[in-house]
Amino acid sequence: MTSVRENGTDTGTSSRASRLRTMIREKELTYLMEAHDGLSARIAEVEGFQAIWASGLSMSTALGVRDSDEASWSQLLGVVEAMVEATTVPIVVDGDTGYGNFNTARRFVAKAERLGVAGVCLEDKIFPKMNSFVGDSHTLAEVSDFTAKIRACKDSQRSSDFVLVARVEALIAGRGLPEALDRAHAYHEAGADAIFIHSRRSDATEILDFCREWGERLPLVIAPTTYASTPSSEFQAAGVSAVIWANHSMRAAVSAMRRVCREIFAKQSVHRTESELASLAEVFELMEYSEIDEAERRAYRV
Ligand code: SPV
Ligand code: MG
Repeated sequence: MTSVRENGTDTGTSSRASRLRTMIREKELTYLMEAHDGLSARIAEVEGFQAIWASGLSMSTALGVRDSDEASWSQLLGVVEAMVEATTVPIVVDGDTGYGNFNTARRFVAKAERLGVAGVCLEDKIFPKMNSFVGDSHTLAEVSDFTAKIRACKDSQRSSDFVLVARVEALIAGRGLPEALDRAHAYHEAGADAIFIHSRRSDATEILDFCREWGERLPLVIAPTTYASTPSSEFQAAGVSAVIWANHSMRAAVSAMRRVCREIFAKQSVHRTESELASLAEVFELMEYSEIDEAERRAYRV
């Protein structure tokens, strides 16, 4: 992987946005791993992921707030900036509803692009949104309002490679397959580069039905959180372009931190907890501390 020195910049011959665009157009599935801070983003890349999902749920949780637009968009982009600087792979930012109307959405997208993210995903709900797995009150935006947002965002991006993903929440809101397809069609016409079709069913039936009806009109993105038992080969066969593992590093961190806090609190000692933890040597290696010495030798020939 690229060293810390080059982090935050586009390396090689192609930008992160153009790499993302290529990935979602390929026949092979692309996997986006969730991240919610610089560390989790770096770990996702080091462990082999070619692209990252900056999850609204996970970033909100890491900030100690709920995934209902409680964090401001500038707070979230502060987190995203750290993720961009800690990595070299393309990052897709969960832009929720775009924080209001076409104007706030395009300001968000423009700022995200300036920070170096490869794409933004906007969902067709009303601000303030609620996480799709919480409760049954998921009000959808008017199609005309959401297509206006898409057009405004596409007009304000600087690079033609930047990817705008339009997320269809019709299945989450219980509105059924025909409305989901109609909405996806309208978002395609408005200029979206990919469709994220979301479901919270425990099986993949409605997602696979959607894929069959949709065909190859635009790349499809999914997040198999609740229908995780479906093998990825079925998504690949159904023509899905990208799979988002949407919250798994954050949930791993929650259980690990709770376990270690509980144990240290009970024992009033950290003795013997060490063996369950990443060593400091591992942390220093992950963050490439040795690169500072190498850089100094190169710069000052010491
Ligand atoms: C997120 O990760 O914030 C998402 C995906 O939007 S989900 O939580 O599944 O709605
Ligand atoms: Mg989200």
